[in-house]
Amino acid sequence: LALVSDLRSALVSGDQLELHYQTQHHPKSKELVGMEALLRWRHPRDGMISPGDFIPLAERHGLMAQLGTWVIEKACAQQAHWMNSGMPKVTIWINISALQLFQGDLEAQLAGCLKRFGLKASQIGLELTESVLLDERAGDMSPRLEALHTQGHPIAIDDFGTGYSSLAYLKRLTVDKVKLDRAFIRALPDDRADAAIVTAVLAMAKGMGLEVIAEGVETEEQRKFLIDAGCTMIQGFLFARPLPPEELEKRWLPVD
Ligand code: G
Ligand code: G
Ligand code: MN
Ligand code: NA
Repeated sequence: LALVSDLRSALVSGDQLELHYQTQHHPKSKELVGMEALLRWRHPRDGMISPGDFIPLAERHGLMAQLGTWVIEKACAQQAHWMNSGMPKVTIWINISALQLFQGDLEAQLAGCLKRFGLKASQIGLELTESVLLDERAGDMSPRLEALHTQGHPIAIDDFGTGYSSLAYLKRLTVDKVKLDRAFIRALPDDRADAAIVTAVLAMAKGMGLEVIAEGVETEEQRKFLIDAGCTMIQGFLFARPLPPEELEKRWLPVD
């Protein structure tokens, strides 16, 4: 496949890959509370290719470890840069795939990266999907998660509510935050079932001492619903699309 060999060379040169960042906000004060790093591939001929398309390709062809390493390095470098600039100091969250969790030595890799860039583990959060944590190839991921958490990384369950969604594992796993999937946000506030699910997840999370971030917030009505429901973090096009670092600096670096 031509695209696989293109991805291999993109990983070698590094200059077609980019990390964009989507900001996360307090729904009422709009204060910046975090950022999610999202991988982009600017293919020289085909233009922007979505990670939803090339990450599965990387996984199938044994390139995921290398791609994951690139993301960790890039996000740490960016965080170190922003910590030394006037940017608001918030955690950068990176997406971790199943293969990274069970193949490589993720703990050591992250620790090495933090050390090199002079970062604390609390400054790099890890997002894992439900399917990653319950991947049958991987077996029980909870000890790995525990180790990453003990190291100081905040841990979030991504796409919460869409996958295997067993509430039992939430109790068993060391998790700080759930990211309520945008499928539940889209039809708010009119859809009664979604409204009930969102309200229930927020109540459950509160009872368990977990934070909740709502994803895919696109409208004022959704924001208002979430404020009333007691949600304290939102992410979505209403505030910002994923943006390249320069664009974020334009918005968030004080002018003088
Ligand atoms: O940004 P976009 O909606 O195109 O992302 C599509 C999917 O790719 C999302 O599920 C997102 O979590 C995933 N993704 C984006 N960046 C990364 C990354 O750096 N690593 C992994 N493993 N997944 C990513
Ligand atoms: O699976 P994950 O949650 O990591 O996917 C994040 C992706 O969701 C990003 O690639 C981003 O482009 C997309 N996204 C972020 N905010 C919104 C939104 O408000 N609406 C929609 N439709 N997609 C969004
Ligand atoms: Mn994510
Ligand atoms: Na998600």
